[in-house]
Amino acid sequence: MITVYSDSHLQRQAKTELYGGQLIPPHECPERVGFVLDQIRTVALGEVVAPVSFGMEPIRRVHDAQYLEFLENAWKDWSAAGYKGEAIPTCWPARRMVQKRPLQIDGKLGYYAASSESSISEGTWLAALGAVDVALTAAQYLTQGHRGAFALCRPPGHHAASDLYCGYCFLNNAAIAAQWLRDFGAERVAVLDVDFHHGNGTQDIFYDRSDVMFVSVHGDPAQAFPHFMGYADETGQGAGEGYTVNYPLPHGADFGVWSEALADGLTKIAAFKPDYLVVSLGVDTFERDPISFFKLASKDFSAYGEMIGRLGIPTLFVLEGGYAVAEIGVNAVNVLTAYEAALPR
Ligand code: SP5
Ligand code: ZN
Repeated sequence: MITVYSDSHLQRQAKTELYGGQLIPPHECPERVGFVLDQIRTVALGEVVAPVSFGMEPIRRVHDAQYLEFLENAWKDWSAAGYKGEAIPTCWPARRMVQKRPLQIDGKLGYYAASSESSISEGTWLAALGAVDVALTAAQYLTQGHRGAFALCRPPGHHAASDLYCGYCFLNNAAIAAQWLRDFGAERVAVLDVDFHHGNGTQDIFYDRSDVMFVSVHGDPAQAFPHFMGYADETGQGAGEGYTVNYPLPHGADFGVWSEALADGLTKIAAFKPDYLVVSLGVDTFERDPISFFKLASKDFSAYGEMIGRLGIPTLFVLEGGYAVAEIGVNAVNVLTAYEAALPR
């Protein structure tokens, strides 16, 4: 399988994550991708190629113009305010408050943030743009006849909505790629989100649409981040009714429980008959992930890669979460190798 990778991600090098009341070094760190590259080489997964630039247009198809302007300028505006640390919101438009876009940077941060752990640092915008090009370049390989492609990108994307950043995510790489595939001519695209956390951004972007199906297996929001989306009764709205499918799972879910949900989701995806499948590949379902509570072992990643491969749908894998840093490579690449081996001839 071909992998698309760029070291542009190195520009996302925040010093802080607000976690448990402390500012700690971020879980979502540059070292994550190094382990994946190493494993790709160890198992000789295939070529690793650089992305090409797709410009802003595919991003504007998914994200709000004023949100993009905010993100592009957030670090500059924050620094100009004289602050010494990284940009973290401290005030939100909560229930019964006015949902009007403020002019000042602290207000804008609260307006556009759905969570506060994702400090905005110098270079965050450029790294996020680079990640989109990685995802789009990999998507383009599918349109050229490849049956699988891997976007080795960071920062991740699935928590980012049209006009919200959240959970280490700024631009929704998987959603932008899915929309680009639609615009390229695909009639139906499915997004399967296997990250431990619910893909609230992706769900929100496609919630009222029947052309992009969204299926997610994740920690129950009653117990887990992002806390305010991902319940089973969220099934889409309007024309999108029935095209969002959520499988919230409890604390300690092992591969038996998890794969049963996945199998059900894959049945729904197969019935949808998508031209392409986009997998939001978070490997924070791993048993030793430091911020999650599922119990998948490394071999289970191979088992579910095989389940996905048996569908025989051209599939774009987009890296999302995974914070047991040294094991990210083995777990992600296990999915990819098993996927390829299981593809029907
Ligand atoms: C892309 C992705 O995986 N984003 C995840 C963002 C999670 N951010 C909040 C983490 C809070 C975790 N609380 C864990 C409690 C463990 N005892
Ligand atoms: Zn996650």
